[in-house]
Amino acid sequence: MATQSNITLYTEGTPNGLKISIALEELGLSYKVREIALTQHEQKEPWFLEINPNGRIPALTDIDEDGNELHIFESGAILQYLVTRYDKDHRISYPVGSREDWEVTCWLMWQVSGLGPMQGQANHFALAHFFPLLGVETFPLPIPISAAPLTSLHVGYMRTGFAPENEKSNNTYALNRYVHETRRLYRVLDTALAKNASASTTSGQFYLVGDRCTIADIAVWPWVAAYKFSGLATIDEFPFVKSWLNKLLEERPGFERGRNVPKPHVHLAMNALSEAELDERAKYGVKWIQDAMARDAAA
Ligand SMILES: N[C@@H](CCC(=O)N[C@@H](CS)C(=O)NCC(=O)O)C(=O)O
Repeated sequence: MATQSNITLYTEGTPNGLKISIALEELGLSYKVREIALTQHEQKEPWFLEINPNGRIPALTDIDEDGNELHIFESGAILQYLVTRYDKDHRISYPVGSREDWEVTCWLMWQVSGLGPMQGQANHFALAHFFPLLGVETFPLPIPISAAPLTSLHVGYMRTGFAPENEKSNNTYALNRYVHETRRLYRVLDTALAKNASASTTSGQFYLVGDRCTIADIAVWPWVAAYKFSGLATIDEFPFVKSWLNKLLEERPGFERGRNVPKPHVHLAMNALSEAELDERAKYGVKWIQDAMARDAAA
């Protein structure tokens, strides 16, 4: 049975949002979910900015011991808040100050400052998110891979991403920068997981730190699950990442439940779509992104 809490999670089905619902499920906490309509820019409304001044999901509210409402934002801070307050028996954490605890912090920071932003930018230039609520805008045919110094092993083929028509020629450099950096980060992850695989548990599962799944694994998992959004056509060249990704889902009901909050998870299934199908879906995000960029520039 779930442990009662006063938590409300403000979220959407994006990698940063899924980190928190997976952690809440792994901790067995009850919580309310408030879905934020990103495509309607609800995250920029004054009431939400009171909770997260940065105007992005995820954010979380809770009540402290003195009855005051807490506002926690930034996915890394939320994960640390959850384990500090609710993981006294270290189900997804290690004792504060231990060697393993610092290792978890290192990987958490690696994810929030490296993997997330780099993969996010690779996504921006390589492929749009799946936003089924917006109307379809005109969208050009993808440029063939031969137009860019990227290989088909790493990248499906050149995509035009969210850029406006007259700025698309800038995309080759940006794609090179962010997709290759994303791929480098996956290699770092694969090497770390390979080391831990040699000390794996009897089930054969291995984690980023030590003998248990922690907020480090939880922070990284939803981003890896969305690898194709970031221009990586496959993760076959990273066998430990691939095995870790699949086994966490197979073995931990918290991942299965958490990835489906606030709506069914789409990213893993989308990894199996053809390039043409992905391009078709990419159309939906273009207007949303360009509107948001224009508004931020004018502010
Ligand atoms: N550093 C932030 C990033 C949050 C973030 O970028 N959230 C995205 C969804 S994954 C968002 O809210 N985008 C809406 C927008 O940019 O307006 C975190 O880790 O929480």
